[in-house]
Amino acid sequence: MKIIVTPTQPYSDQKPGTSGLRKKVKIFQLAHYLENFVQSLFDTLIVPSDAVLVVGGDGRYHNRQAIQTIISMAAANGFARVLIGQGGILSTPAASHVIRKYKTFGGMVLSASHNQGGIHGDFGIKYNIGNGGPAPEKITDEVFAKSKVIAEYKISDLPQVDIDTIGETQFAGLAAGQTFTVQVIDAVQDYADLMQSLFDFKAIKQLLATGFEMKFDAMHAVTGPYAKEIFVNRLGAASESLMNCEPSEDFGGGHPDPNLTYAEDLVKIMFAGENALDFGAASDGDGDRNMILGQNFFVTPSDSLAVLAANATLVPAYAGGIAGVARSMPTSGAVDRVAAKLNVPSFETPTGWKFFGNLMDAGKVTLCGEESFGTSSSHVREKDGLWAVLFWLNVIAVKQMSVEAILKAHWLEYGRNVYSRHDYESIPTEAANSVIAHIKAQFASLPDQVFGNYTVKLCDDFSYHDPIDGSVSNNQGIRVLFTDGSRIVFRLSGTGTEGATLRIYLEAYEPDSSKHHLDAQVALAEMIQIALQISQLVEKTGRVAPTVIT
Ligand code: VG1
Ligand code: CO
Repeated sequence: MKIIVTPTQPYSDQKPGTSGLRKKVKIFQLAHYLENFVQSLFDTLIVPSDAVLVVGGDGRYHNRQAIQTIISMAAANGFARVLIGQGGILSTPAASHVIRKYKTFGGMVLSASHNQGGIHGDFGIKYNIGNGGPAPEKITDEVFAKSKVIAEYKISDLPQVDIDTIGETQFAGLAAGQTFTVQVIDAVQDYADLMQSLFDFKAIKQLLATGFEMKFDAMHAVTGPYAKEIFVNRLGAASESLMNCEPSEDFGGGHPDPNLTYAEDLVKIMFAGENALDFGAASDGDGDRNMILGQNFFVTPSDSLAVLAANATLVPAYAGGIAGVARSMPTSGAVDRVAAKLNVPSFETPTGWKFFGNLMDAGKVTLCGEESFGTSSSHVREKDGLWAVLFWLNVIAVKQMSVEAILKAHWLEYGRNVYSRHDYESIPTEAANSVIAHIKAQFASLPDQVFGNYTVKLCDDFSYHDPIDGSVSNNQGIRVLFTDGSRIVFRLSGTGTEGATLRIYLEAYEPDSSKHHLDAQVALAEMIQIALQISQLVEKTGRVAPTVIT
């Protein structure tokens, strides 16, 4: 094998966001764009001579070409072996598991997650370190710095590699006597085995065999093959229990984001009155998100995390109890109440899964979650969509209660953290920045101000001090906290690729069970008005309604 050192010009926009580098496909197709980023990454890492790299993606458009480039560059940059999911497929949690199981050096996940795919859609690349989790900011900051001054990259003269046939292909390595190996592995099996080791498959199988009707929607994305193996082959579910389980490069033209807006086909089935099924769930492009629905009932992700924490001991893997919990700052405090009752610690981190890794590695937390439909545990170092679905099924199988009944009982015990997120997508960046600046300008004057029933206690821009490695992450979202514990959080998205997306997170605690049945939008109506008043969002953006409400 020969190394080809190729001269290149830097791009100025390769700053990884909340979860890797995400851009329009046509940006990734610019000359040397992917190569520049990959080389900047390899130059940041110290790659030992026996290093193994895991590579896989969610199967979206450009996945296959990108994988060939990465294989060729990994060979030229001294990796000894690359592990590829068959067909270039690995869901994000499966990639995390493969990195951990085979103790590899790290891995690359090619995905833009819940963003649209296809030739006009988005592509993305994310690096995960040896613990299986997303690279911390220390690494991504350095990659960005290197990408701004890169002058050349190293690629090899390897031919196109067959990534569809399970097995190994060996090539002559960089030095005499060395080899470079491309190993194609079954994308599903290791992950399915892991799930089977965590949950009571016997109990879930019995639940599904006794008239309990479910529907899982893979949204034409990566979880399709995983769902077939787990639900149909291993748990005996009817094949009608699955929908949109054939992955496609553009996710069937849809938006692979499991929420009430984009998973509308599933939502129709689950809100069909008397005809609604018992349980519905969906996952996103790369399989790390989950939405849980009961019969005519939506489970807010923040509540889902709290319910899983409260019922963890019903699941074999967590029967001994949980060490602690962590949630991202905008996620509701529902799980904190469970942690307090269980007498385990709860941590509040910035948005993005990379902040949970240190806590899990240190054994401080077992369960983690985000309001953005992400839940998982220390079984991997990513959020895990199918894991959450199986956890719910396991809990239902043991409790023999409906999803709604489980939630109502939970609220009765803990009170309800009424919660909603309003997203304003693709607004001009300047308008979004002016909204944020306008709120920040009121930091001094807001405290003690009274808005109807609410009085502002304090407001700040959230900073996180990592208790494990001492690192500090500033500017992680604006919090307006009220004296009764309610909050409004304003944040700009770090995953969008068009203009800016402004997220408003609203939370109010309701201890009174006679009000628990209220729709969140109704219960939060006053908070929503306060958020608009403080932010002057309508005036500054011209938007009169959110794009997505969850
Ligand atoms: C969003 C979510 C965040 C999540 C991230 C990646 O980020 O809010 O909670 O971790 O997406 O999820 P942002 O910066 O757009 O708010 V995934 O499933 O897209 O990898
Ligand atoms: Co995702």
